[in-house]
Amino acid sequence: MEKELLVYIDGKYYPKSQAKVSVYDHGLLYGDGVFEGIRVYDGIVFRLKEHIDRLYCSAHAIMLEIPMTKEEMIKTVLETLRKNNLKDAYIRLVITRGVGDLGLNPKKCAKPTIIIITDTISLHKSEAKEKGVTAMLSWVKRDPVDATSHEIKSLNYLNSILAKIEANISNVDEAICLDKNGFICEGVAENIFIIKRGKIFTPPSYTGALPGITAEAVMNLARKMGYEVKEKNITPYELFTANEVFFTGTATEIVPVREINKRTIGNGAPGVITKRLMAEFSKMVRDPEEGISIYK
Ligand code: PXG
Repeated sequence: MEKELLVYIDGKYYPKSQAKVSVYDHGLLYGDGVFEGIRVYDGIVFRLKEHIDRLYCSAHAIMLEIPMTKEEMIKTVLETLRKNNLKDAYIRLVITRGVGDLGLNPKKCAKPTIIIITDTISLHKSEAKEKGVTAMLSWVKRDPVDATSHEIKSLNYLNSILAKIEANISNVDEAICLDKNGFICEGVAENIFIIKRGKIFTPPSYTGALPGITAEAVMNLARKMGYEVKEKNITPYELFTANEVFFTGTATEIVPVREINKRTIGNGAPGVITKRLMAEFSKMVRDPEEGISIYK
């Protein structure tokens, strides 16, 4: 039998089938907690420091004190990968409010639960990168910044899940959420970019989108390649009439969008600039300078 992957929970390692948390954990009962999704390429954990910084910012925003320093967290993530002998992987770091009673008051939770899962992930069909995906604008608006905004990477993903359900029942690959003013915000687990006349645009993060680590990396990469990149409000009309559209995210990487609400984007095939960015991106993520080695 193949050896089971080990999952870290609160200082101990458990085989995947026995990695469990209490039904009284407020992460389960109330979605009270934060998480990160991180990728590993050829033994390099891409932008690990940035992901850890964002995790601690999310925790800070919900007044959840992680009982471990950032340095210890990095060490533990690397150790979990080594234990599982994983060089190309996906890391899911989850910190919940911990075990409490029935009642949402977080004061009753004595100590946060720390979970580190290392496994693989695949969000889109295998041909998504070559052919592009189809998408739709969903009726589900992204929560505004003064609500449970996705700026905090919390365990509350129902907003995204409702949008994803619409995509599923409409037989398209992905949903795109608008912000409360009707501008384009982001996909369900990815940021969005459009290209018009050679210039690259993405919505500003104050629309309530998650400030994506992949999006930031792609913006810097595009600028290095000589493209103009601007954050600006994008209307549905601008999205429909863009020459190219693509999503970015840790799990998604870069995925071209070929159709939105039945409107063909560009000529219906991944665009030239998107393809160039994808090629450079796949080189960048394997650059030791861009992350932390699991052998550190
Ligand atoms: N927006 C939202 C709402 C996200 O959840 C992104 C944008 C992209 O951010 P990064 O930093 O990853 O470039 C995310 C990322 C999952 C899954 O299980 C979700 C994410 C990442 C990995 C896996 O569906 N969210």
